[in-house]
Amino acid sequence: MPVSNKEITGLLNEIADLLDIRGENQFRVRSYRTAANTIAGLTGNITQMSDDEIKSLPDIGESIAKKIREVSDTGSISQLDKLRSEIPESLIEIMKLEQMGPRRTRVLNEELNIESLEELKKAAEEGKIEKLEGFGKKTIENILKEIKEYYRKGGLERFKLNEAEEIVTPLLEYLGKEIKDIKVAGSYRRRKETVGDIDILGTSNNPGKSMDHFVKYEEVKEITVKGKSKSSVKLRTGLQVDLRIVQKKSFGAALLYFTGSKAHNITLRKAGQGKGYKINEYGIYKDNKFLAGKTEKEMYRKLGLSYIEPELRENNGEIDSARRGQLPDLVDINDIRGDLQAHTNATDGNNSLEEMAKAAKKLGYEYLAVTDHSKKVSVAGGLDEKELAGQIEEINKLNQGIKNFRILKSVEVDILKDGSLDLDDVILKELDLVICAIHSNMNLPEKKQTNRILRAMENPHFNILAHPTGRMIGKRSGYEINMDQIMNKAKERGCFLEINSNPDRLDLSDRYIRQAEETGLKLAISTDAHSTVTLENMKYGVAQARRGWLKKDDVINTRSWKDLEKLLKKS
Ligand code: DGT
Ligand code: CA
Ligand code: CA
Ligand code: ZN
Repeated sequence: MPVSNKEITGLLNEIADLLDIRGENQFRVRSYRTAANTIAGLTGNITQMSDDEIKSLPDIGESIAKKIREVSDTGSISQLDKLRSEIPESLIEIMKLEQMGPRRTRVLNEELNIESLEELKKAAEEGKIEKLEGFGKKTIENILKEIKEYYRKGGLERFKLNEAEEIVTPLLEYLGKEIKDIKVAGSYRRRKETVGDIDILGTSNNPGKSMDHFVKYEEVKEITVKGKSKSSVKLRTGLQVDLRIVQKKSFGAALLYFTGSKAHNITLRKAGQGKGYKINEYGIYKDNKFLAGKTEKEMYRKLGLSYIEPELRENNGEIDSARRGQLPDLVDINDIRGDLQAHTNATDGNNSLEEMAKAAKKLGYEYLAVTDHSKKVSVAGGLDEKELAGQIEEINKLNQGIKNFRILKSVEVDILKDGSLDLDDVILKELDLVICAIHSNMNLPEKKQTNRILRAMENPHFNILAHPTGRMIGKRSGYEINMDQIMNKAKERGCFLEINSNPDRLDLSDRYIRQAEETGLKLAISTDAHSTVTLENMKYGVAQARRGWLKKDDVINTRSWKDLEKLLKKS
C-alpha cells in the first residue's frame, strides 16, 4: 500500500510544528503547511505522481518534493526524525494542548523556560503566565482545565471528525460483509468536533464469527478485548474501535445508550424514573416487564418525548424541549443553496475560478462566493485592488456562460490591526458581498481585539465575519474576544457571522452558535474551500449548526440568491 496523502500531510505539518517551536523562519514554517494543504486537496495519491508532476503542484518546491519521495520510498523523513530527537517529548506534549499550539509553546519556553506539563501547570497556578502578552485569564483557566483532563485520561489523542470518518468509512464497508444493521454511535454520531474512540453496533446470527471477522481487519494493530457481545481493537492509526453485537429487540436501546452523551443518558434515566421506568442498554422496563427497545423513536415516545436528533443530545435542555414538543426543526444539508466562502488559485487555492464554479454547481448549488485573500495576506498571494478588479471582470464573463448558477463577486478582506479593512471602499462597493477576517496580530488583548472587530463592522460593506474566533481544533484556542459585544454589534449593523465548515476550524463552536440564535443573529455556513474537493466539507458545518440548534431560516445560505441579496443590503 502506498503511503497515503493524509499520512504525508501529517508528517509535513509535524515538521512545521517542530520548526515553529524552535522559532525558525516563519516563511519556512509556512512552506510546509501550505504544501500539506495542497496535498490534502488532491484527489489522487501523490506518491503515484512523477517527480516533475509533484514539483509542478502549487507551493511544492524541490526540497519538499524530495521529502515526499523519501517518505514514499523509505516510510520516513530523516529531517523529521532528527527534529523529533532534538526537541524534548515533553515540549511536544505541551504543544498538543488545544490552548497551546507551537507558537505559545515557544513563547513559554523562551520566556519562562517551561519544558513540561508539570512546569506549565505550576507557572499558570503561580500567576507567572498572566504577565505575558497573549495569555488572558480565560486562556490560562482553559489551559489548566486541559491539563487536568490530560492527566485524567492518560493522554489527549482525539481524532478530528474528518480524520475519524476517513478511517471509519472503509471499516464499515468491511464489517458490512459479515454483520447486519451496522450503525456508529458515540460522539461520532453526535458529530462532535473530535472523537475519543469509535462505538459501533450491529446484529448477527453468528456473533462469534462476526467478531472473528472484526478483529481480522487488516488495519487492526492490537486486540484489547474479544468476546461475543463486545470486542475492542486499536487500529494502526491509533484509533480505538469498540464493536457490540446486540439483540434486534434491544437495538434501539443500545443505540440510544451508546450514542450518549453520558449526560443525556443520565437525564433521560431520571425522566424515566418519574414514570417508574428502568432504562438501560437493553430497553425500558416497568416491574421487570419489557416495554420498548427496538427503535430509538419508540423509546423516546414511551418516555413522552419527541425524537431527539443525535446532534442535540448533550444535555443542554433538549429533553425539556422534547417533552414540550418544542425541539427545533434542524437545518439539513439539502437546505443549503450555495457556499459563501471559497478560494481559487488566484491566491492560495488549488483550482481555477471556473473549476470551483463547476464543482459547486455539480453539488446542486445556485451560487458560490469567490472570496480570495486580500493583499495583507502576502504569503497567500493576497489580491490588491487592481487584481481584484481583474477577477471581477473574469467573473462577469464566466457568469454569462453558466446557466442557473451565479459566481458571487466577493473577497476575504483582512481586518487590519486598527480595525480598518485591507481594501479600498471603492472596490468593495463593486462586490456582491464582503467577507472579513483576522489573519494577523492574533494575540492582542481582549479589549483591543474586540474593538478591532467592532470597528471593522462600522464599514458599510462588511457582510460576514469569517472564522469568528480563529480557533484551530487541537492547535489553538482562538483570539481573546468578547463575543457578546461582537454578536450584538453584528445584529445592530446587519452583519452575519460564519460557521466555518473546515474540520480543522469548525468555528463557531456549538455554544456560540446557540448564543447567536438566541441573540437573533443569523449565520452563514461556508466551507472556506481551497480546492474543489473541500467544497464537500459543507456537511461538517451543517452538523455543527445542528449541534447549535439552528433551523433552516437561521442560516442565510439556505436562501435563493434573490432573497439573500436583499438580506445583505445594508442601510
Ligand atoms: P468520546 O469517545 O470521548 O469522543 O465520547 P463518547 O460520547 O463517544 O463516549 P464513550 O465512547 O466513552 O461512550 C459512548 C457512549 O456510551 C457515551 O456517549 C454514553 C455511553 N456511556 C458510556 N459510559 C457511560 C456511563 O457511565 N453512564 C451512562 N449513562 N452512559 C455511558
Ligand atoms: Ca466514543
Ligand atoms: Ca467507547
Ligand atoms: Zn481565511
